[in-house]
Amino acid sequence: MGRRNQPVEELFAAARGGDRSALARLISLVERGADEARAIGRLSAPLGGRAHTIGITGAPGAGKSTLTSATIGHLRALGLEVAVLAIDPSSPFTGGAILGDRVRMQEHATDPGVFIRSMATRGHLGGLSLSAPQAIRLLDAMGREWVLVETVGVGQVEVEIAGTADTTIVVVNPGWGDAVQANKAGLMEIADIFVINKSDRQGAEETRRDLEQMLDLSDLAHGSWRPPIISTVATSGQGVAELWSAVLAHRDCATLNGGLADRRERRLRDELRDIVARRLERRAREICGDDRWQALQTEVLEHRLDPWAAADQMLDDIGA
Ligand SMILES: Nc1nc2c(ncn2[C@@H]2O[C@H](COP(=O)(O)OP(=O)(O)OP(=O)(O)O)[C@@H](O)[C@H]2O)c(=O)[nH]1
Ligand SMILES: [Mg+2]
Repeated sequence: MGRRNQPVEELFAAARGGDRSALARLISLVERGADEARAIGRLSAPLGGRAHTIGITGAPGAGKSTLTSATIGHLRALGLEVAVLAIDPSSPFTGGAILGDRVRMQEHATDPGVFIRSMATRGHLGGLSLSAPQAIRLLDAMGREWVLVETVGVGQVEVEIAGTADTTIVVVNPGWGDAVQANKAGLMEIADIFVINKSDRQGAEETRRDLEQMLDLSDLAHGSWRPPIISTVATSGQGVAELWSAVLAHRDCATLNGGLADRRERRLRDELRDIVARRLERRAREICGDDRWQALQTEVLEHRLDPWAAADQMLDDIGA
């Protein structure tokens, strides 16, 4: 039987047993927001809670994928397994076919301890904000302890997603104003760790100064944590070990001071609210068009009823 017709339960069991193509198929279903996504969510829920998610975000071309690849190499050398989700909201490709990422992370593609998947979200009803957490929950349920999530740090939704990771790494490059741009894009607030990648280029020191200054001014010490600034050259792996130490230090600090638990709670609360809001929205579209609606609309048009009272009646009808 082909993967396409395989029941979700079977795919899930196979993926739990280490079958990567089954896992890839499950993520495709989540990505498309198919009915099966519900079943996947149900199967994943009781198994999760162990993964630490690491968001890697920054401007296009900052070196996020190269840095991710170097980090994978570092983790594998430590004997750790890792899953990577590269989220590209604008890509027309699905199924892990984002070319640049394929090329940049290719050296890890056949390593059974590494699962890499690009995720495009075109056509998904719930959009990126719903499918990304579902995919992460699925990877968590597979027992992956470390989940790296690469997102391009432009656009509100992307920044939001990056900001909900357990540890968020914001990547900037040397050069005049790059830190300022990151600040403008809203990346300053979500950073747990700053990386100045491409530190082999000129201007790394100025960028570090800019960042330090912004941190001083903006009171961004998250609890007892002040985001450290790590210089890296992702292409050579320089600074990656230091970056990983910073990730572990952040995890430990956020675990101790309760920041991690708070963040996870907030993340779930937002997701839940999002799901409910979308459902209500859909329901609203359904009822605003039926016969009852037409009748009420006429009453409002003829000045026999005000719009608020009409809305009350509509909502009463559905018990909302
Ligand atoms: N000189 C130098 N080049 C780098 C470094 N890291 C990445 N690059 C190069 O920068 C380019 C972009 O790298 P990517 O890793 O694809 O960047 P990205 O942020 O993932 O890009 P998008 O996903 O397209 O937003 C590639 O040509 C890399 O080889 C570095 O530390 N130094
Ligand atoms: Mg990339």
